[in-house]
Amino acid sequence: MEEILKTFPQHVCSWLKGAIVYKYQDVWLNEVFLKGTILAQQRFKAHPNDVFLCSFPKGGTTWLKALAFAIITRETFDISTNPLLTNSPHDCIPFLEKELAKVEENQKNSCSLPIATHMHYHCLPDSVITSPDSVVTSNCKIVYIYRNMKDVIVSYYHFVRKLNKIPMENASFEEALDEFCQGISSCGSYWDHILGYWKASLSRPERFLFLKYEDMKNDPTSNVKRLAEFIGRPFTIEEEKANVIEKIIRLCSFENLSNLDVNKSGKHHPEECIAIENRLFFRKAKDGDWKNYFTLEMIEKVDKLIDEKFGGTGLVLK
Ligand code: PAP
Repeated sequence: MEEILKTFPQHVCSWLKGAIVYKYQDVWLNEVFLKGTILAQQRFKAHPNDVFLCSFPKGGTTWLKALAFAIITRETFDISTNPLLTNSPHDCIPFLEKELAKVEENQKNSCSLPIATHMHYHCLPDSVITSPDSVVTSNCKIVYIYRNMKDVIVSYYHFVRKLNKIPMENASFEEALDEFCQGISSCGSYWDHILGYWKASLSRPERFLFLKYEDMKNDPTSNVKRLAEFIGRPFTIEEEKANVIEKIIRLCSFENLSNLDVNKSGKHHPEECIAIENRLFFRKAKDGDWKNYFTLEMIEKVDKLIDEKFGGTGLVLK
């Protein structure tokens, strides 16, 4: 793998003290994502009814994982004993490109949990995206969560900065934004990521559910219901009357999860990666925090990019 890495184009991220990203299948990826992507492409075989939770980093992954886990396990655990109270959402639902062995073990045990991934659509293992006219049709379902692009940029800046232990005064937000707008990040270009899934959904819309972070905040109940129905675990009328949806929303809320001991001081240990402190996945969760960072010039630049990339799609990223 080390030898293969050297063959890909490289970019040095100056604002990140020289961290390197590699271009693979037209996507800039950090070493962890690159190695994980190649391994998943070589080894992973999707089961026809697998459900995938897909997102660009900082698009709402942690929240989506928590909600999907709580929905699926609601008959196994009472809210007061749910593993989400003592485990990070990232330890409840593994990433395909970071925890392949765990994903495969879940599959072997016929576990009904979804599989999470930050991989771009065109990089997914063949068995996930096999076209409908092929002999083996993939019926895998895909839930895709996305968020206002400016808030993703700010969230990404802080996450990566803290991961690399760089204080704010030494990490230029302007440089981070410039790189992001060139499609350079630990997981490539945000617009290509969204558009890859969106374009794929046009020919098989029944396989995709798109959720928007801001919409989920504004109307969690109907979005949690949509999610539960899509993943084949709709709420019964009795459950609705017993306020199960509201209890799940409360369990998975930023306020609840971010105040749990496990998410304040625990660590997430993906295979072959350095451990990540769970608290890094919980920062402010405020819509519009970007206003505290963007200059007028930056707003203009990102808005122009959004108009260029998403015009005509109906996707709202501003
Ligand atoms: P990941 O892709 O690396 O797992 P992801 O969970 O997508 O990260 O993004 C983290 C963002 O979601 C953080 O946003 P912020 O930087 O603007 O604060 C984090 O605070 C927010 N977040 C984490 N958990 C929740 C939650 N339960 N509800 C709403 N937002 C959340």
